[in-house]
Amino acid sequence: MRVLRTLVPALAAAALALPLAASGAAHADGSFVTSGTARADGSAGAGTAGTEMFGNTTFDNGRPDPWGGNDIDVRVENGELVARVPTGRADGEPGGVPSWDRSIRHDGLAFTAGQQYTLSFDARTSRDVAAIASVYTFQGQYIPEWDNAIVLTPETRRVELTITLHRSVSDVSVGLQLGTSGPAYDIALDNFSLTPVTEG
Ligand SMILES: [Ca+2]
Repeated sequence: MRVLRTLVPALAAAALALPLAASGAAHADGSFVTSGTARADGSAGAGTAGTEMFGNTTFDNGRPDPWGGNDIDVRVENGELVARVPTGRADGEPGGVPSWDRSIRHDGLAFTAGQQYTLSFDARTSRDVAAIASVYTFQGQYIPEWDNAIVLTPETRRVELTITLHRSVSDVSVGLQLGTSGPAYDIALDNFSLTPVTEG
């Protein structure tokens, strides 16, 4: 009986506390409401897109910034971020071309260790291109925090990648490393998105 007496109040307290705690959490940070009920398609997926981290996603204002190029001249045409990627090394020397010699990037981003992020964009190139998407810094040398090989083609493709870093970083860049020793090519990018994945 002693066990029963202590167990019953404990269960009753837990039953009462659970909805109160859940309700309190939902109101405290708002995340329960946004991730649980606000999805436009009405689904209740495990992951829900969070706040957009890129400052310019569609280029519909006709401007490339805050996107920029590293030894590539970027511009906006017809609502897309476009560039001509030259062949060869940026320093004009012969030899192998590191992919990070030519980049299109967005600076000034911060990532939290262990947090998943979804990076996505539409891309096409005037020929098949092996490139690298990465989170990185460039201060005299290229230092990737995360990278992923991608293949770009003349047919527009939606690229979607999941980023998870092992350490928190701030003031880093997200970019496409596009250097080539093959023929020069054109690239067109649109509908960039970088969002933290929140648990639904
Ligand atoms: Ca656009």
